[in-house]
Amino acid sequence: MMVNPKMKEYKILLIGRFAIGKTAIIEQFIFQKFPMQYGPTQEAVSSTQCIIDGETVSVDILEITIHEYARAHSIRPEYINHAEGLLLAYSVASRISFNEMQEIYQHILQIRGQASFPTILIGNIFDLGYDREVTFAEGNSLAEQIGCPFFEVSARDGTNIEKSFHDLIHRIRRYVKGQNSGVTTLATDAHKDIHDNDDYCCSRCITF
Ligand SMILES: Nc1nc2c(ncn2[C@@H]2O[C@H](COP(=O)(O)OP(=O)(O)OP(=O)(O)O)[C@@H](O)[C@H]2O)c(=O)[nH]1
Ligand SMILES: [Mg+2]
Repeated sequence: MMVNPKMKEYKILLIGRFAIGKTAIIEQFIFQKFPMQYGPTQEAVSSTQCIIDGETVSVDILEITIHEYARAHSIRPEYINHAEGLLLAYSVASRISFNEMQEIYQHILQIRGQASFPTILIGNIFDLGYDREVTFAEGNSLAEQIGCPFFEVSARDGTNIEKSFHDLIHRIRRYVKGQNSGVTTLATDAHKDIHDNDDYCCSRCITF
């Protein structure tokens, strides 16, 4: 893919347990298609372009799989440090994949030496309602603890896939803008997402 050198580029880490639909999420975002065949991924980078606030931007997505035998501490620090935003993904049909989210997030903060990082929590396989092991309320409550937005998504039918990526890019932009101005804005309150496109935030938001 030809990339205009002036085009803004965003580096996203998509991370979660094996077989929770990470590749399918990426393919749905890039091609609006659900892959017919399952093939395990160890590490893979995909690139695409999308339009954010009327501007075409380039997006690199690195998929990282957490295996039983290789937990969060096995993620290569250079991947963590290279990323600008994080999609923490579990399957609503897998309790174990949900339980790992907090450990993964804390590990990433520790490696980066930061108190927060632009993140979206997503619960995939939302379309398989009958097999659900994790409730919406549990996902929401974890997102509140982390201080990030939460969406239930379906890589099969596309529900909330584009929204998750776009919200993350908005979050990265806001974070970078805060860093450049010497003010880091931590969106600890969920309402801040309504300000995604704003240059300023309201008095309810906490700035550091
Ligand atoms: N019903 C349903 N099935 C899904 C969805 N997303 C993925 N799957 C299925 O889940 C299986 C795993 O999907 P992948 O996208 O390969 O999962 P992954 O997390 O990339 O797997 P690894 O690369 O091995 O870690 C496949 O059989 C997919 O068809 C979804 O949203 N709904
Ligand atoms: Mg995969």
